[in-house]
Amino acid sequence: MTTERTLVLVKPDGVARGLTGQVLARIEAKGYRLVELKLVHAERALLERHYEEHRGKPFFGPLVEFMLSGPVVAAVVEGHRVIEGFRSLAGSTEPTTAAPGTIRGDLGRDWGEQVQQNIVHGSDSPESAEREIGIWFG
Ligand code: DAT
Ligand code: MG
Repeated sequence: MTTERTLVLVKPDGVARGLTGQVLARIEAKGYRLVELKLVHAERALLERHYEEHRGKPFFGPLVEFMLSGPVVAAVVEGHRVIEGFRSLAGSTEPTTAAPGTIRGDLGRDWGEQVQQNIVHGSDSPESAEREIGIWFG
């Protein structure tokens, strides 16, 4: 078994809607382990680094503004194949069409905003996970 770690964020929409407990419960119910957890109001510079790959895209500015709009819950989650496993639990990016049974599919929808408010973030590869855990937890 190779234990992996991933960075999970409950985004400002998820925290504001009181969905943090449900997100963490789904992670734990799947059998993954929380190894770090904190509530933070992130700074712009940190968010711009976090979303570096999207710099220059039309939604980059609105995405950073959205992530600045309220506190987020950041977690490091551990388990065998957790990077893929959490992405699967989260569902596809667009919440309106994300599969029912997933976090985004069950709890999210399009609110008519410029940015998809889709409740959670999960790292998409081992390289991103290492980079993002460094950004959020040093
Ligand atoms: P994911 O969060 O599924 O990894 P991503 O990395 O492609 O998706 O994009 C980061 C976030 O940016 C995503 O969670 C929501 C927002 N986003 C992505 N594509 C978008 C688009 N075309 N229009 C509006 N917001 C978008
Ligand atoms: Mg992504």
